[in-house]
Amino acid sequence: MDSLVRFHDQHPPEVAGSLCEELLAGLSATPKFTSPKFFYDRRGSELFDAICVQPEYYPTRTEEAILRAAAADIAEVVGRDATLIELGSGASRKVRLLLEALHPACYLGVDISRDFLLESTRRLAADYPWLEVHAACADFSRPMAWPDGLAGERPVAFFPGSSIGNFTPEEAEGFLKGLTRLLPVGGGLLIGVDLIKDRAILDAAYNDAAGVTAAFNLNLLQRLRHEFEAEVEPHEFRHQAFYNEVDSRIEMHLVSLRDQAIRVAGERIDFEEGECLHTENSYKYSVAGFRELSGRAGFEPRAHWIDCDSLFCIHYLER
Ligand code: AVI
Repeated sequence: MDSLVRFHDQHPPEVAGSLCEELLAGLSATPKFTSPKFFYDRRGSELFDAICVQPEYYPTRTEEAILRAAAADIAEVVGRDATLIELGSGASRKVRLLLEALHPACYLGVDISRDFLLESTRRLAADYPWLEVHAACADFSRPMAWPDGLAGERPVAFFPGSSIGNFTPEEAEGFLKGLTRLLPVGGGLLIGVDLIKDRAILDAAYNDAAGVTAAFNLNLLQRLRHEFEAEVEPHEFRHQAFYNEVDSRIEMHLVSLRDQAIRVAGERIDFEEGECLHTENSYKYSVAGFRELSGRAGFEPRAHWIDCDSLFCIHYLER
């Protein structure tokens, strides 16, 4: 129990064996793939934070600029009686702009990373003494329930960063359907979604000149070495990211520089020269396309906010 934060542990310790099985299943598939969740060890999370401040990576600063410019309007539409629930709360920077505008009685941060969650919610509780702060360690991509004892009647979830884009559209719809089951009628979802745009802007955002996104992608192989006893040389692969216009998604791959065999948890995996390991999709949506998808999941669009260059959109949807 914490004096400042009410902590709810809803996540059983990660079963290393099942993660390893998931990894091997993807590495043995054709084409080979890994889930983007494998990016986020400590180094991967640091590299992601560094990506967010690269000049080419517009989503973070654009979403923050929209939140800053539209905060009062957002508060008007969302209402000031909400319990704010941040999904994947991480460093909880963007939510500060909302807390200051909405002044809700209660905030719940939900994240799978226990230490990160506790650090960030403790900081929020210290900085906003008027706020009742809860933290739930949970995997919100799986069925969960809001913890007991939250003040307020009207939950409003906040899912920033276009993290929804790392799901396939089918997974995104399933995830949003799951959220509608957690929200009462009148409950809402404020969600950041990256927009379809000129491919040059997209390609540059995932191929920054400083090589941070490349390091983030290649760090996956370092993680395999440290955590999954992999025998693999990261310098035998190269980063590749490009916009796939047909599917409206950025694809990230690690391309093998030669014919080679790697080993993961004792299993041999063969790569041909030029063969790709598909490590991430980042789907982009038009405003109408995302409204349709969220409508199929049971949400009603209430409002949306876009920056002046039409790079990024924040939707407010209600049950
Ligand atoms: C976390 N997610 C929304 C980021 C994205 O843009 O899809 C992850 C990322 N991958 C490469 N750069 C950033």
